[in-house]
Amino acid sequence: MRDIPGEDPWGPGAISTAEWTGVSLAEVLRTARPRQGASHVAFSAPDISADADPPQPFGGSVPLRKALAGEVLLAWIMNGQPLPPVHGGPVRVVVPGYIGARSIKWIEQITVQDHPSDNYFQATAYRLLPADADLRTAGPGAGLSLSSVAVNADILRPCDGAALAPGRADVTGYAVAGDDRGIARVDVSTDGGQTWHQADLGEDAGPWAWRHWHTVINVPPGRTEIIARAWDTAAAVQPESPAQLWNPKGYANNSWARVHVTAR
Ligand SMILES: Nc1nc2c(c(=O)[nH]1)N[C@H]1C(S)=C(S)[C@@H](COP(=O)(O)O)O[C@H]1N2
Ligand SMILES: [Mo]
Repeated sequence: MRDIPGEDPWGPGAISTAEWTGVSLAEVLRTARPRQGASHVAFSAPDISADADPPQPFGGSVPLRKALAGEVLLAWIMNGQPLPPVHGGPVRVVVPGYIGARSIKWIEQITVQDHPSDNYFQATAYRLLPADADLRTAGPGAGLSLSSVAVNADILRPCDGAALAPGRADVTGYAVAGDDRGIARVDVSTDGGQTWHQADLGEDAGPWAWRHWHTVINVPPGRTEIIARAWDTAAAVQPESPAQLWNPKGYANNSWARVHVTAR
């Protein structure tokens, strides 16, 4: 594994949870009354991206089924405050359970249509290519369009590389389930995954919010690797290593969370 030239080295950091207020897109669509044969809802925004080929405004789409599910919002309040411009104010789409790219900010137009958006960020970027695909020649429509995300978890404390005193140490993290599922269990291991014990799960705020977890481990003197993995309510579990899901763009890497600590 290595960083991809020209791309942000996200690591496990590209996630957040917020409380959103807006109108359900389903209500808006029911008022608009989609025609027979409609199958996708496309969104467009005014910001032109130079990363796109050719340069074009940001856009994307979700299946009509998802758009009618009720949880997809046109939102203008985030955590009880007017939505700030950086997060898409005055109005953005929020598509819970899907990759962030489908939650179009500064929404300008909504189109109900019989095909997915042909916007660069739907048709070409954010697609999961097979390991042997050539990024230079893979055209629009290659591979899988990323939509709902898989079960994932990370360790929030201790930090990777932390120096601890030997003995008991608190370990905390978050877990987020795939699709509309819940987190069923979080396992923690300090012996490379040979044995596991279950963390205590925090408040369940619903299917699309992360769930915090906590446990206490014993840290011996020297170096210890702390591993965590989550299971969702469909018994899906995170894969052991990124090698098992390698793809040219490094997407959807939900392999076990690992941090290394040293106790002396
Ligand atoms: N108009 C517009 N919407 C957008 C984007 C963008 O570049 N332009 N980026 C998308 C991506 S890739 C993500 S991950 C989220 C980020 O939302 P945030 O800035 O609120 O964290 O916005 C999405 N919506
Ligand atoms: Mo993103």
